[in-house]
Amino acid sequence: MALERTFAIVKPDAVKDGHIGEILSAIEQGGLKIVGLKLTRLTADICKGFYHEHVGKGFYPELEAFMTEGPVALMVLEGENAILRWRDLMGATDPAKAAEGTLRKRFGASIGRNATHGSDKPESAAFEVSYFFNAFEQV
Ligand code: IDP
Repeated sequence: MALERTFAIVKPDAVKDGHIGEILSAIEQGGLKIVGLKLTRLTADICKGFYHEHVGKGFYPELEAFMTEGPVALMVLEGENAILRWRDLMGATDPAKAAEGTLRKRFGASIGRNATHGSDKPESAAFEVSYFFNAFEQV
């Protein structure tokens, strides 16, 4: 399979708890390459654009409040089958259902506050990478 790129976020809970380093380490040890990286804060408008598929759902206000509460680390990851491999490293959306050793199991507290984000399919990855990173910000 050809190299694939995916988009990742260390969410505000994991940044606040001091887990950026461990998460970057898990990415590299998992064989994925970090080809884009920045720290920022999401505004409500940026969050709405990013999570446009979820705007209007019951949990969206909680999701927006969470994602805008503090700094986030944004990344572009590269590797063979990177989208699925990053989802596997993260584990299930709900940390209670995530496999032992996965990042959401290790660092997530609830289905809402679940430490990391990863694109779920190629179309989302293409949209999400380009939403936050221009060509000069990816090596
Ligand atoms: P994913 O992040 O595993 O792809 P999605 O279903 O796309 O999961 O949901 C996006 C994000 O919205 C989740 O990671 C989580 O932070 C939040 N979320 C999803 N479902 C709920 C819920 O039922 N309550 C609160 N937050 C939720």
